[in-house]
Amino acid sequence: MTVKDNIYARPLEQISGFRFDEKVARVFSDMIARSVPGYKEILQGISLLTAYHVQPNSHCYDLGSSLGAASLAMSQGINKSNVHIFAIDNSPAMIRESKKYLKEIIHPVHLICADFRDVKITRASVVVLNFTLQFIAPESRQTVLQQIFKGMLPGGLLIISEKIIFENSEEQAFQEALHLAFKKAHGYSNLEISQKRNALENVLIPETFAAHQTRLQRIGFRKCFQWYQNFNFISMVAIK
Ligand code: GEK
Repeated sequence: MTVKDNIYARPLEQISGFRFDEKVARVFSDMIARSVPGYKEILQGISLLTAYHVQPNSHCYDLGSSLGAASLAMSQGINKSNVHIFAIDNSPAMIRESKKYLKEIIHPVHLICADFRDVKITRASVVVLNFTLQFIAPESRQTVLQQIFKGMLPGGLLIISEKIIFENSEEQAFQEALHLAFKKAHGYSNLEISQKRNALENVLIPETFAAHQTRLQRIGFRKCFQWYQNFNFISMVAIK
């Protein structure tokens, strides 16, 4: 059952930095569906990409798993034997809430409440960072991705979905306006949009696709493509 997100619906005296706490976990599936254009299609893509790249006797990782939607998507795509999914999130509220969502999952999911940077990645054939890397400080993104790369099998697939920015200022303004229109069309008021934007300031830090691609290539990924875009939200893949 989806609970409506109205966290920013009333004027707040003080807007503190966005946190994935109890309040957010309760409304998260509604919040992300109404805030991230293409979220549902990206999850479908994750199932298909998993079916194509998962290897037998391997691990699949959902890093920053929230309610486990990407784990569920991966599980629907797994067509090889002896594959384990690890869903990792450092928000206890998200992990608690995700137990309800993952009840009907086909493959075993190991739910871990931890900072994913502290968890060793091993024998990974598919790794998903679905809108998580954007919450990691930009200066440590290279190290984080290097650690993931190390734990991946040859031929392993990394899927990264992110909000991005554009080098061209006209394109930036154009895509941002469309994202704003998307949120309004999904029932968010101007007040909700502006209060949430303030809360995310300095918490969600987007980069350009070129910055992501250059870093992934520098780390050693053989190929890196963008496979999905909906306004200023994209999903890319990198192959080891
Ligand atoms: C989905 N992937 O529905 N370690 C573990 N978890 C983290 C860390 C960290 N260092 N930093 C942030 N998180 C999901 C959606 S939401 C994206 C991902 C959004 C977690 C954080 O607690 C939150 O649950 C998630 O990453 C980001 O497919 O809200 O835009």
